[in-house]
Amino acid sequence: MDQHVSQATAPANGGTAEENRTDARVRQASTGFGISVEDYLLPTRGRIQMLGHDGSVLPVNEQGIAPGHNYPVPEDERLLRAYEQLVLGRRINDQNAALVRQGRMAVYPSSHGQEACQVAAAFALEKRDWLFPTYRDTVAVIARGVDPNQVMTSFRGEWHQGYDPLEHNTSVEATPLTTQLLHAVGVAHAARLRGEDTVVLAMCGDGATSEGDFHEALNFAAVFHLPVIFFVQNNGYAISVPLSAQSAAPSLAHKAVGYGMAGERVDGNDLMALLAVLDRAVSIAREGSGPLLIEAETYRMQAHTNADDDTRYRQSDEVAQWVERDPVIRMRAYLDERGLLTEAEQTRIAELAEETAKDLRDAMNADVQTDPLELFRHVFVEQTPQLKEQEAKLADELAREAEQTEETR
Ligand SMILES: Cc1ncc(C[n+]2csc(CCOP(=O)(O)OP(=O)(O)O)c2C)c(N)n1
Ligand SMILES: [Mg+2]
Repeated sequence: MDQHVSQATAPANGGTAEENRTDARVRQASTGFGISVEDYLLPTRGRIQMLGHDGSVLPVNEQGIAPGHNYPVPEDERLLRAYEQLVLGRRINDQNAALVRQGRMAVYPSSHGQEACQVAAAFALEKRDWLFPTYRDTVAVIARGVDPNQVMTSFRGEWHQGYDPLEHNTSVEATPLTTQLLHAVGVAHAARLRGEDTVVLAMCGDGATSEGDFHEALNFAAVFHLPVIFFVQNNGYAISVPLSAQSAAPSLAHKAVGYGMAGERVDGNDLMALLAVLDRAVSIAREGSGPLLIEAETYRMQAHTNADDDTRYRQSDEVAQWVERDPVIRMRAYLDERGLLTEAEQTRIAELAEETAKDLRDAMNADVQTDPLELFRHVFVEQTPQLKEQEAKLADELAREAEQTEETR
């Protein structure tokens, strides 16, 4: 463990006003590096990138890494497993977009182009940790082990999320922006009170960093030193609002310093760098020196959802520039170069992706059997008299409808 994550010490009393304003553990860590508190908390200049666009590993002095920080290249076996999830994630994104166009799903916010962030978020965590995703993080939820068909339940218009958050320590995909950050902080606080070493990774977008709940979550987490990683996928847009109209901060990672937490920027299309940066963040948080804010710079390659026409607010040449930075192609180039991706392995992964897409098509093409009476369940532990009355009315109506259908047969 490097000095950066050295054990927390109790806040000092009796120091100068300036010293007391800065948390003792932050001061201790910055002194260890021989740098100022601000330099310690501020993100590195530029962003951390390990893989070049051609898939080659950049020389360490060109990776944008701050002095004293160490980001080892993740092991081959892990990179291969992560690559498999990247390919799967891309196929799932594109299959779902097609299913929406065919009217088989109500909506699907695609993470096409952001798959490296999705996979890294899931891979950085242990099973016992918690993930708090948003509506755009379906691929992360699947990489965490949730059945793809179950994850799609709410996107086809059913009232529930389709999976049990407790089974995979993965919360529901939050649609109200940044509510999940507060829930994540609460779970981290509870884990800490219980003496568990759980780490919580909470995802949000660039636009979400303007929400009031974002501030409250970060402030609370920092004051209580909670083991939370706020993982911001900056994909350039909040629906039609570009980042330049969203925030005047030098970068979203810079927002961390105001809360007294460290921020870091990373190339969000570089799976290797994402894994390295998130691994380090998880170990810092687990050790008790969190929280942290990680900004991944990426790009939303498709429209916000099927309800959006992105040609009305951005030029196609802007999108085209990001095709060259595709995270799947970049990782494949690296694995190819290292001789890790045999033809047999490529075929196996491609077949697995096709199988998953077929399962999704089959599941979404089957008509949903809904029970309208489910509307009344899971709302109150003790049903209110009004709801009881309404439920009985609906049950009666349904029974009469069923009788009529039977008679006309
Ligand atoms: C509290 C709240 N306000 C507004 C919305 C409407 N809304 C849905 S997505 C979105 C944009 C979010 O952009 P960003 O955080 O960058 O995430 P992205 O969709 O790019 O992943 C908005 C404003 C919402 N869902 N919740
Ligand atoms: Mg966005």
